[in-house]
Amino acid sequence: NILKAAAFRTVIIGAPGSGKGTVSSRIVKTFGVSHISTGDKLRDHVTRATDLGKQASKFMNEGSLVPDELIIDLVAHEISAISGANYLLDGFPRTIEQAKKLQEKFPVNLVLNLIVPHEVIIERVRNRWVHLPSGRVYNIGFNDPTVPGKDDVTGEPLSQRIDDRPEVVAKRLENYVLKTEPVINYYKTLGIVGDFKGNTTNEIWPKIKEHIDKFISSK
Ligand code: G5P
Ligand code: MG
Repeated sequence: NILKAAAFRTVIIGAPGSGKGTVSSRIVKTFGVSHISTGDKLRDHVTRATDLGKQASKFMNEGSLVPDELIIDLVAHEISAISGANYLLDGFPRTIEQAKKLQEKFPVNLVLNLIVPHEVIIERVRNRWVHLPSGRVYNIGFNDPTVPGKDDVTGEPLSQRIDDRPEVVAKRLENYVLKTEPVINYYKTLGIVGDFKGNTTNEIWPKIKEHIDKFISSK
């Protein structure tokens, strides 16, 4: 693949529901990089009731961040487990502490910052349905499942995320502004951030694709 020579160590950052997962799956499909979503990994741990899952679930359900030390270990483990230098981190880092730790061990060279108005986000997560075992995500009126309420690949039932309840979404957005937006400023001081603004993923995606194409050819 085209990325063979160029190290693509990228973070996709944006508010809850801004489309990180949706854009990530397009990046994976187009550029063939490994995608690590801390939210998906954590939900998998919760489903399997591992020690980490048991510790994380109460934070997730109330819209708080999981403590840094749990997350940093998880990500270090996941990055070490993939072969190759190309990966896309989705949902990590979310605090300055996490960003600095990551930069020490696995320095990032590209940050994609999704900027979507909060009122658009609130409407979206109301319509979100997920297939928990795979992390596949649908949205009524945007990417509907072929059969209502069923996953396209397995035919299994879809569910809504506990943390998509309106009061929890409000808390997640608040935490984003407080704890995660400073991470963007940290990366801006390193000069590696691309800002992508829009109300829809279809509007944002071509700009991201172009940005990544340029990044790769500059390598
Ligand atoms: P997550 O799982 O990382 P969030 O809150 O960052 O959760 P989320 O909700 O997964 O982010 P997203 O990935 O940014 O959102 O967005 P998405 O899923 O692609 O899109 C949202 C919805 O909109 C979908 O239904 C999609 O189909 C639809 N959609 C996309 N584009 C469009 C469009 O153009 N139009 C329309 N109509 N719809 C669209 O983290 C969860 C929890 O895990 C813990 C925390 O507790 C966190 O709250 N956690 C961490 N804690 C500490 N540190 C970390 N690093 C942590 N990572 C996770
Ligand atoms: Mg996501």
